[in-house]
Amino acid sequence: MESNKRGAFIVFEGCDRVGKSTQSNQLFERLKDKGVAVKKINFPNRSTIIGDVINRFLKNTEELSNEVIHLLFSANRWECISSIQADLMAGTTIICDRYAYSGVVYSVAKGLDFDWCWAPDLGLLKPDVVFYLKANPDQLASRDSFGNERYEKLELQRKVSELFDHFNERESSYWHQFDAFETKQELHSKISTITENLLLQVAEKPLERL
Ligand code: DGP
Ligand code: NA
Ligand code: NA
Repeated sequence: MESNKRGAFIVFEGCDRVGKSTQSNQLFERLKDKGVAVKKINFPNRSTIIGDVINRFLKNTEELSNEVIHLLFSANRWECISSIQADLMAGTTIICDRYAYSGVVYSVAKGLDFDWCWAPDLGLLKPDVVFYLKANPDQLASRDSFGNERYEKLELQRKVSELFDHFNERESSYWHQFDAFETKQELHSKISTITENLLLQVAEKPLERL
């Protein structure tokens, strides 16, 4: 039987290597174990044609201007949005690793204008909650495998971190900031509590757009 309750749209954001994948996977497993209908996705979605171009750019085998790659990252979200909406309306909760906020912060960190960067993402579905894992990039640099991809450079990560802080203030009603250096278990427990409360309320919350 189909549920008439929509799913929750949950986003994880933060700098490279803060533990977004670990926390989003743990939340996914927990909800699945509790019998919640849930899917895990991430952006960039490297499995589409646009995603393949993005992947080549990130692996440094493709050069594209800042503007072009920005619009491709946004298009990569737009090409997935109808399937996300269909899942949510069918009652499936979506856990999404990175979203439009990453889109803006990485491009602005490279020097593009904030409002120009935000514009193509206007109209995308708005998350019900954003879990922002915050860490000082200088401390993150010592974590495993920092530095393999294009953006994993300390100076850029510092700017990225400041821009995420800006979003955290601007979008404070649905953003929750966590210290990425808390233990995995502490983080998981706090994130789970907020999520479980959200799942109780989401039926009365209409889906909004950015
Ligand atoms: P990940 O697969 O989460 O490790 O992300 C790959 C890299 O791409 C990471 O350095 C962050 C960056 N990134 C993710 N989304 C966007 C976006 O929308 N725009 C830009 N410019 N960079 C992004
Ligand atoms: Na990364
Ligand atoms: Na908040």
